[in-house]
Amino acid sequence: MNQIFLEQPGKYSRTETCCRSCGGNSLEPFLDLGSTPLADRLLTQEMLEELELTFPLVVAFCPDCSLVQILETVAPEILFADAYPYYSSFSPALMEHSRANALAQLEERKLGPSSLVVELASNDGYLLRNYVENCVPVMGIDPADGPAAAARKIGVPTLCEFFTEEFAADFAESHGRADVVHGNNVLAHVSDTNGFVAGIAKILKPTGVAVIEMPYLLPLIEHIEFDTIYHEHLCYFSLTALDKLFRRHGLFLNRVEELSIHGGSLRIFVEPSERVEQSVIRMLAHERAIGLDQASFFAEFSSRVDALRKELVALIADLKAKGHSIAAYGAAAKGATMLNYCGLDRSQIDFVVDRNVNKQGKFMPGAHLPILEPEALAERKPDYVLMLAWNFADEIIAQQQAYLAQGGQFIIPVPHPRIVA
Ligand code: JHZ
Ligand code: ZN
Repeated sequence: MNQIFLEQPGKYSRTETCCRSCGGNSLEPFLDLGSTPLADRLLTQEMLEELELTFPLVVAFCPDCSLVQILETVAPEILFADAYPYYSSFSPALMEHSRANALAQLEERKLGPSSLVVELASNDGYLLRNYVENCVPVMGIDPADGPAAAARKIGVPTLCEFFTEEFAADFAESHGRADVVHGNNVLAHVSDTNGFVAGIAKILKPTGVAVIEMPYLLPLIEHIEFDTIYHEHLCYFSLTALDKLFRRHGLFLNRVEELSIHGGSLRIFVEPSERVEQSVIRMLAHERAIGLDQASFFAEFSSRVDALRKELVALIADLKAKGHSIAAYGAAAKGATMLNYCGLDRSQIDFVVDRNVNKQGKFMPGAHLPILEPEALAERKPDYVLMLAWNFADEIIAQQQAYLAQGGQFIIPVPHPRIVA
């Protein structure tokens, strides 16, 4: 693949000049994270010798519809190939979060054996399994075949496909329309943003609801969560931008909830008829009041990101100068952005641990840290551990009491690097 890429550099990515949502051509770049490797493309031992593909990572604001987005679109066949390592079920907190979500819809919508629940990007069946347990028919749709096979194994029927507008039309014909459509952390990943939303409109019953979660732009900016920016995430949504996007396809954002997951997320409830609740009216007004719908809101972000980088690099250099050893926790996609943007590699950080067995034995893109199992912390006793999966810090620190009891310490990088002992 690398050879083809070198010969035809345009083959695997393209740089957008128009907004992914409204098509406007006045995109205003406000952050440049350089050219970075793909965050979830973990390397095998042999791949360490090969040239690694890197793609520009530039973030822009659309003054026409307020959507924040990256300019580069990497071909999904590369981003979500069969080796895609992300399995939702490795986090008990996420499992619990998803279970509560499913049970709430079951209750509110009075779902039963004649209902249909569809999930877009159903991964390993972590969410739909809760409906299956309650005898509600489901269908998962996910293009990554590893996770899709894992879902089928636990009894969650799954179609291994990309969800597009055409697919949606066929699906509605063959399977009928859905009472509930879930889509968690997927809307930001699709390059045909409008086609995806049009597809949701096609598979939803007139009385149905789409319950969609995505990281929220406001905490990303406020807490300098710049590491959640990588090529898989094409869009970074405010409610204002979402409202415009869905209305374009005859769908209405009727309710919104703020969630703490993934550093701060939104759960939106989208329906084919308009009955907008106070939660949406209030949040839209708040975004307007603070200027989240204006380019000026993002003007300072680049220098805040740069300041964080300098602080973290200085802290790590200082610890190294004092002779301390440092490891990292979480072979997360966001970890790849953090390491690569900060220029951290094996010369400062010895290894990274992760509970996902599909990641263990591989190496982080760019930084080339080897990925080991979490037990390596208690065994190898690094003096400090950089928490790359900071969004699960509480859960992980609770599991790592043995390491802490030995005198180990964690470095939490965002919103400002700090040490937790
Ligand atoms: P995690 C993922 O991003 C992938 P990532 C994706 N691109 C997306 O959109 C966002 O989520 C929302 C490990 N871990 O999930 C598991 C432990 O080892 O925050 C993960 O590899 N022990 C689809 O990859 C990593 O940490 C634990 O106890 O940035 C966390 O990565 C726990 C809780 C996690 O996101
Ligand atoms: Zn736009």
